[in-house]
Amino acid sequence: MTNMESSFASRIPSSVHLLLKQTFGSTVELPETPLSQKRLRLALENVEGVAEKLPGISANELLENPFIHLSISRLLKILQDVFHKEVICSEDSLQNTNEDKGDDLIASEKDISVIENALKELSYLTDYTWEQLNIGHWKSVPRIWRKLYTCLAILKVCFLVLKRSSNLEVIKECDMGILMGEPICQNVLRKIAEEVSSRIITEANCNNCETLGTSNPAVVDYDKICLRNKSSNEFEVVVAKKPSLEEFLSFMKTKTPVLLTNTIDYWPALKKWNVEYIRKIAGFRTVPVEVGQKYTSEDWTQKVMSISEFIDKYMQASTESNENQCQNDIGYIAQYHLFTQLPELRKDIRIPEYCALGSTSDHEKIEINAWFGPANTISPTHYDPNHNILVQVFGSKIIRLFPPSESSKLQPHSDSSLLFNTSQLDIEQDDLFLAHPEMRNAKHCDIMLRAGKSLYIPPRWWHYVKSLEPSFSVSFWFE
Ligand SMILES: O=C(O)CCC(=O)C(=O)O
Repeated sequence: MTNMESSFASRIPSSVHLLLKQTFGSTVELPETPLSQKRLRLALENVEGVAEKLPGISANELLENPFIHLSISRLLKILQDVFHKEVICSEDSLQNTNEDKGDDLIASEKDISVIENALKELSYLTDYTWEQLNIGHWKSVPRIWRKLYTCLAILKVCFLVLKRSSNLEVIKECDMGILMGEPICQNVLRKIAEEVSSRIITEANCNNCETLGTSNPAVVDYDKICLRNKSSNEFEVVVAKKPSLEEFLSFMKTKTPVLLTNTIDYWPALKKWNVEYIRKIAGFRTVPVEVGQKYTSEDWTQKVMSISEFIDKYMQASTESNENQCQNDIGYIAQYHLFTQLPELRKDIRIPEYCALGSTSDHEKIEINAWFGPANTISPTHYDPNHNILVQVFGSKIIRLFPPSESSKLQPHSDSSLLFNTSQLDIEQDDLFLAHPEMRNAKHCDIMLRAGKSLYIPPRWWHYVKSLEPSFSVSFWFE
């Protein structure tokens, strides 16, 4: 076992404390750290009651399901076995030892097989719940399944802790519960993940990680790159060097896209981030990855994997736009709220002050998304309803913008489709361009978005976005 993988329980008793307290309810009087074995066992006695109390578990729609019913009963039976056994053990240990042993937090060897059993039962239930989460569109999945998924993740984390599992195993389970579930029990999984993550980073000796991220060598000859199929109606984008709030407000009012320079020079991310830095800080975190050339492709799909796996598998792709490159080779962490999961990266970026000019100054309402991927990721021509400041941290992208007035020329999918805000046309496909004469005079502008620059995209402006090299962008959507 490496240092990084050594026991979770012995090093973060405060997380165990938090977990037990929030999962098992306030009826259990838990001491401040370190927890005693006796008190930990007392806390565990409440598992059965908690399983009933946790949101979702007792809902009829779940209990009427024979598989769930059986599985939960089996699980509770196992927990009860633990409980009975623990009572005897606790009494024994009370007689044999005087009091708390400080860091004696974890189950004894003889309990491990019981814990293994519980974990096995939990994984049957998790697999079944996973299938339910993947039937149909994500938004139409009843929330109850998501809550159940998180409940199971919390229970799994408890057992992993008792089993002395590694930090890496624990954080993976936390991430799965965070990604697929609901923030129940005061978002306890996120809190645990934060603490475990900072332990992992410290142990990996990332104090000098900052020096990792100093160079992002440009690998593209920007002067030679352009998008295909320019129309006869091209215009130049407005460029503004750190405009004042008043100037920016007038861009917003007139719905004018603007290439902003010198507005994020003070972001630590600009100096620190590159692919290897992201790996060091976040490689062990689990995230959703879009796989396929673009979200309109037939074989496009989403997979869940660690950021390290993503980097190994997808970030090494060629920067040449290679016709033969297999579409499935493209992976993209796209439109993902990475920064709520990873406060370690969030502290390196700042919300642009222009976002305060929107209809709400409430920072909570600003949607911050990460876009991290190799060369040649494509976001097909689409529009969004809100103002957007798209910031390029490293790498570069080329973007074609069309004003809302050109919508009909871009032939959006039908209103009833999930893709209603996306064009049916691929602007870089030559035969389509030729077949649609209306596109040949669609008004547009092309923009090279390089590291350190940002693009203001007004609401409902169509945009097609292609990366030219390994790239990290952050978008800020605001009303
Ligand atoms: O960077 C990209 O691939 C797309 C960005 C985008 O569509 C957005 O920020 O709305």
